[in-house]
Amino acid sequence: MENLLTILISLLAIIALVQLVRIFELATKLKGQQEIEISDKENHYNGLALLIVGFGFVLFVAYSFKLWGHLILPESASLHGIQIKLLWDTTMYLILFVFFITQPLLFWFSYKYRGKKNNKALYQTHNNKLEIIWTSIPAVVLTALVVFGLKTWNNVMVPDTSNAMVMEVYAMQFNWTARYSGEDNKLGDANYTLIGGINTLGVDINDSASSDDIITREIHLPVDEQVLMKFRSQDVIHSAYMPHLGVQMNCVPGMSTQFAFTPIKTTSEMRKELKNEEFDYVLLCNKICGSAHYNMQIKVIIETKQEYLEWMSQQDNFNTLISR
Ligand SMILES: [Cu+2]
Repeated sequence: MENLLTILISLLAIIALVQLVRIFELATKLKGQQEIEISDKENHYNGLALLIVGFGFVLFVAYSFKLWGHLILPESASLHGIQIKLLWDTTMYLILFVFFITQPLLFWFSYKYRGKKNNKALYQTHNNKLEIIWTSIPAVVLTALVVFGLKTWNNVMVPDTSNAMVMEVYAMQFNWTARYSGEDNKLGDANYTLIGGINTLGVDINDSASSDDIITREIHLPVDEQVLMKFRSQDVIHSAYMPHLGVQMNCVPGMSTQFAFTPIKTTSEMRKELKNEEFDYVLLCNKICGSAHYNMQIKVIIETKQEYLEWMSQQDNFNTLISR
C-alpha cells in the first residue's frame, strides 16, 4: 500500500511539473518573447565546464592506470600466459594511444567551437580523402588485432597434449578436490550416481584405470611440465580460475571441460620475485555460485619435479582409500 502511494505521489508530481513548464511556455509566447534564449556568456561557461570535466576525466584515466595498472594482468607464470599477456598489452597500448589523442581533441573542439551569436557553421557534405583515411586505418588495425587474437586463441586452446600429465579438478559448493591419474596417466571413469561414503567424486571402482588415481585436497604441479587439467562439477556452474597462471575454465555439471598449460615458475621463485614470503598460487571459483562462493579456493603448489614426486609418494591411491 505504501509503495502504491509513493508511486501515485511521484506520478502526480511529474504531471504537475509538466503542466508548470507548459504554463511557462505559453506565458512567454503571449508576451511575444523568444522561448529560450541562451546568451554568449552562458555558452562560454558551458563550454568551459565541459572542457574542465573532459580534461579532468582524461587525467583521471591516466592517474588510475598509474595507481592500479599493476592489478590488471600480472606477469604470467605459465608458458601460454606470456602470449595472452602480449596480446593484452598490444591491445591495451593501442586503445590508450588512440584514447589520449582523440579525447582531449574532442573536448578541446567542443570548447573552441562553443556557441556564439555571429558564428556560422561550415557545411561540408562529402570528402573522399577523409572517408578513405578514417575507414582504412581502423580496418587495417582491427584486422591485424583480430588475426593476432585468433592466432593466440588457437595456440592457447588447441595445444598438443600427447605428453601432458592428466589430472582432474572437481568442483562442488563450496570446495575443490583434485584427482591425479596415477602411474597409468589415465583417470578412471566417474559418475555422480556413484557418489557415496568416502567416494565423494563418484569414481567407478570397477574401472581398472581408477585404482591408482590419487585424490588430494591440494594441487601440486611440477614446474616446466605440461598438465592437462580436466574439470567436472557436481551441482552448479563453477569456474576454475588461476590468475597467476592465466588459466580459467568453466566447470559445468554433466560435462567435462579441460585446459592444458605449463607452469614455468615455482612457488618459491614467485615468492622471491614478488618479495612476498607468504605468496601462494591459488585456484579460485570465478562464477558466483552461491553464498560461500567467495571462499571457494584450493591451494596450488608449483615445485621441482623431485619435490613433486616426493609429495606424490606420500599420498594414498584410490584403492588404498576404499579398502580401509
Ligand atoms: Cu563456485
